[in-house]
Amino acid sequence: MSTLSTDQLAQLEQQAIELPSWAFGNSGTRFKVFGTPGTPRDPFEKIADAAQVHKYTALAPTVALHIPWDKVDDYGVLRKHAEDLGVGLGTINSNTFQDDAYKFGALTHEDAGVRRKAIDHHLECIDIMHATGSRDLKIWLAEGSNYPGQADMRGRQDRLQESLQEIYARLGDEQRLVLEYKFFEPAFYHTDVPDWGTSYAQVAALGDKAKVCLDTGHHAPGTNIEFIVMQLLRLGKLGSFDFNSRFYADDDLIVGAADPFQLFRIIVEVVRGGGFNSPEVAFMLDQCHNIEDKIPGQIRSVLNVQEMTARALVLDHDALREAQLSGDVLAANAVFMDAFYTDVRPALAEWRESRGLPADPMAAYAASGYQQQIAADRVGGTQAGWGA
Ligand code: LRH
Ligand code: MN
Ligand code: MN
Repeated sequence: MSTLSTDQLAQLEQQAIELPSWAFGNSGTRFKVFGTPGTPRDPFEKIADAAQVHKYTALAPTVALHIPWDKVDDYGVLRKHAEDLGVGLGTINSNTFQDDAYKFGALTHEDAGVRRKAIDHHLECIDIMHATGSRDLKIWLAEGSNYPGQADMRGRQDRLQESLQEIYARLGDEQRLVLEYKFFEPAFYHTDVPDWGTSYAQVAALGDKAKVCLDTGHHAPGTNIEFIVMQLLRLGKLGSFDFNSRFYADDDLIVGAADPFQLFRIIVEVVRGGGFNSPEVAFMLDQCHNIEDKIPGQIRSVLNVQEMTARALVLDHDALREAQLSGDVLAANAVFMDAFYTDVRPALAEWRESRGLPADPMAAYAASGYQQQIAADRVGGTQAGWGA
């Protein structure tokens, strides 16, 4: 008998994980960016690479864009290109962290002229969303200060809300705004949207179309992220995930690589809170492959999410509830751990084959020759955006 029931497989079949276009570009640290042969030279090639991930896994039907990293003359043409390759364009990410004007802030800046420029950038992103057919505008702000006394933190919160209101007012009926938080970096003393509470307070004041984006790498070490997931789902404000993993700070490593158990615990809460396969909660990756090949790095990532989701789905909720109600601490924990330790990989491989997909997508991609082909064809690939 398979480890996974027909119902669990039917739920897994619906799973969709959005890929970040920037995962296909070269990235690195402030010390060195290592180039990879075959790196895409433009957004069209990034999307072609993302389509490979979907081709071998059927898990990644959309690609998120970052503006201006993925700026093109005609977004309709880019959309058609994606659709011809079997994928769609997803979330549009704004970028107010690479312009000299934003040294002391963008949406929070003291100067109305700088705020205007930053707001206009977001309005342009919404125009792009109409052309790409995207639903979500994702805003991550690099704003904050480095030294106590440097900035008026209170005034910055007020200006942030005003700026966001103007952006929010421009959203179409079907569009949403998701506000991502991050506890530090690039600012080292205070950050204007450092935690879920601040993001929640800001989006709650905007309205129903504004939600929180939770990037798993954006918390202090030891934070109970699954608790935050539970709370945001409870409040109806979890809009999306940026999945990645980390050992120290915002490492942007392959999701499920550093702490698979944490990924399991997060997905258990997503399932518990009704956020799995819900249109309300977008599963996205936000990763960089600094030293490994990017396409197989993304294939590995979506497979890790799928595998942990399968383990979360096999959790015996009735047995867990019974143990919880009877105060049996060890039995409850045993039920939880049993699900985590269930090896779903053979069942997933078999199921993939039954759907005409390769049992081992990593091996199938490696054997396809695509990596060698792009290495030969593409000369002078670009960086993900940092330093570009
Ligand atoms: C910030 C962040 C945010 C950006 C991305 C490139 O650390 O997580 O989501 O858009 O990295
Ligand atoms: Mn992110
Ligand atoms: Mn990040």
